[in-house]
Amino acid sequence: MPRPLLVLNGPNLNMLGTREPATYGHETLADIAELCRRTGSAKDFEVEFQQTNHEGQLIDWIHQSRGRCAGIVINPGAWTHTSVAIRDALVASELPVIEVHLSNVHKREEFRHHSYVSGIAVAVLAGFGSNGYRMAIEHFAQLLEA
Ligand code: DHK
Repeated sequence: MPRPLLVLNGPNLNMLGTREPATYGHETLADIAELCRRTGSAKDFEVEFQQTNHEGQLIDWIHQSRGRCAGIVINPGAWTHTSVAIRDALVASELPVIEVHLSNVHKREEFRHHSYVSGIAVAVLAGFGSNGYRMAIEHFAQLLEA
């Protein structure tokens, strides 16, 4: 039985492909979803890939994953830098969390350097583009084997 693994995406990530391609690349969110599903199924995960522009929706999905999913891969988008509520929901899920950013947030504006999520994450990947999602899923497979 494949283990459910939640892959969450925050605001504006539905615009990938056309949104600031020099920063976020040319791949669409559908391309990344496909990459995550393919990577997940090779590691016996059933990837649940979601994106929303509504913070409460993201929090509901996190709550619903508790006791059900093996872990959470999350690109919180701009909520990375603003949302105590998402951090609290992730802690309440009691699941391991890996934070992913397509861009290297540390090379960008100062306000992107702080993350409310990093302090509760197992690992943080930034600047690897969509490869970051692939690496996060593969790392979960290793973690759960250990
Ligand atoms: C995506 C966003 O939408 C930004 O708000 C973050 C992140 C960075 C990314 O690199 O994937 O600051």
